[in-house]
Amino acid sequence: MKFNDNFLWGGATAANQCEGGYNEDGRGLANVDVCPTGKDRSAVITGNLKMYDFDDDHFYPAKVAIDMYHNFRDDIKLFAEMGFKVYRMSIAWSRIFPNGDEETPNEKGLAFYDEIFNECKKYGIEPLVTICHFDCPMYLIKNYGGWRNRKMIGFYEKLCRTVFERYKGKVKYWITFNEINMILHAPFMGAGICFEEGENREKIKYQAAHHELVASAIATKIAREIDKDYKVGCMFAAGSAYPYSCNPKDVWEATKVDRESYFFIDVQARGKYPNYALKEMERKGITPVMEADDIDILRKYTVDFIAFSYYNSRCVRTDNSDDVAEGNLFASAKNPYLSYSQWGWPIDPLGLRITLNHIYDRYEKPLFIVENGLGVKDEINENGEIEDDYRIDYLREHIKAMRDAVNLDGVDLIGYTTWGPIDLVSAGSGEMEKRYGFIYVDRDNEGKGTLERRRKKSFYWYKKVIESNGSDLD
Ligand code: P53
Repeated sequence: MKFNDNFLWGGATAANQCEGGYNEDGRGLANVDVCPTGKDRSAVITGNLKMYDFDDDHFYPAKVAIDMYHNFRDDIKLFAEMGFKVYRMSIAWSRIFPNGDEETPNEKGLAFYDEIFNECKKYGIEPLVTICHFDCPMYLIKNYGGWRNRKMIGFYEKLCRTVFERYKGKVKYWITFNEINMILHAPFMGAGICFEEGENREKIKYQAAHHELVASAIATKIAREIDKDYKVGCMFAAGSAYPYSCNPKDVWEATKVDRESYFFIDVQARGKYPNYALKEMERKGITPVMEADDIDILRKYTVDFIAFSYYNSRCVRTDNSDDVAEGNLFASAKNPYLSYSQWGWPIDPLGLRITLNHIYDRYEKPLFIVENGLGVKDEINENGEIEDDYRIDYLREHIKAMRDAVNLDGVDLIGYTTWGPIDLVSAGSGEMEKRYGFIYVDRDNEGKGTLERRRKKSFYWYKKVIESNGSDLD
């Protein structure tokens, strides 16, 4: 039971959750910078509470994060020590275009990512670059309304052209938008959208989604023009929805929940809006305004591969139960067959095999698992070690499930990057102590700590997994 020799093992991060250096070398302010920790975070990221500027009463985790802006050489060296074949990271838009609508890019921002890619190259690590991981320059939000505005397509196009040209020969794999379906659940984080009183939220979200979908297709077009070897992927937050019971009502509701996410990938991978979405949008009066060429662009420039995050499956029930699992942006009924993490996320390794099969059956394109992992509190013991067997167990079971999907079911899988190979700021909660890493970072929820890095037990385990190409999981 092995993987292809060229299977891409590695880890994934996002600029806003690890870089810090929020105002260095000309970087502009972004939506992700002004998301606080604590009770207001959820209202901010979902677009219900407008906090466009720093408020002195709040702590903002992204300002410093884990300061990878200054530590990236050492951090990438540690990734190399584990044997990473791939490193998924994202480009901070506001380092390249601080406001977002400038004519010329910020050279210092571009140079920073040159250095990252040079470090990767040194160790034979293939970069996998997310162009937009939840970030949007604050200037574009204040002056244009974020992705609700069609002009965003042009600004994003400029960003893509700039990075595709600059990093030609250094990067091969690109992802246009992280978790594009997150626009429905966290529209401020996903698309820089904050709602006004009385607005039709669904209409705004689907209009913004249309803009991102067209922007993604245009990016794919430009990538192919600039370098025919570029591989461009879409990315969504996956995890199949299970009906709670065999009551057809539950089954139908679960189908609808899945379609909410598939909708985006149907457009990006098959090149057209699916009928179920067209019909529903028409019924609800939320069909997006489209321009004449849009349909054609979406049809012509579909993605090369489909990337997704998988943390858990979902569960859907239609009876009036308030038995809802907390702690996740995706509302889900509690699944009695699964155990739950400290943050209330279900743990379902077989669900990964199920999800891989569902996605592959639907699209028959190469897949890439670009996020998977367990967010937990870690303890440092008296010997200064972190014995994170729970993390090893979680990952082992998920890797087994993925191995079955590849070897027994024939799913075409390019690679696997765990989320947060080094501890970083949680996107959902803003906490530092929801840790995913093989590498511990000394920093707490209030921003205290030395930022020192420390290898956990899982570090040595993952090294062995990669060395053996997934055959030694003990
Ligand atoms: P955190 C919710 C549900 C599924 C994926 O999440 C999600 C979220 C956001 O909370 O986001 C992805 O940090 C995302 C990463 C994020 C990771 O999952 O809330 O792409 O940026 O950090 C884990 O535990």
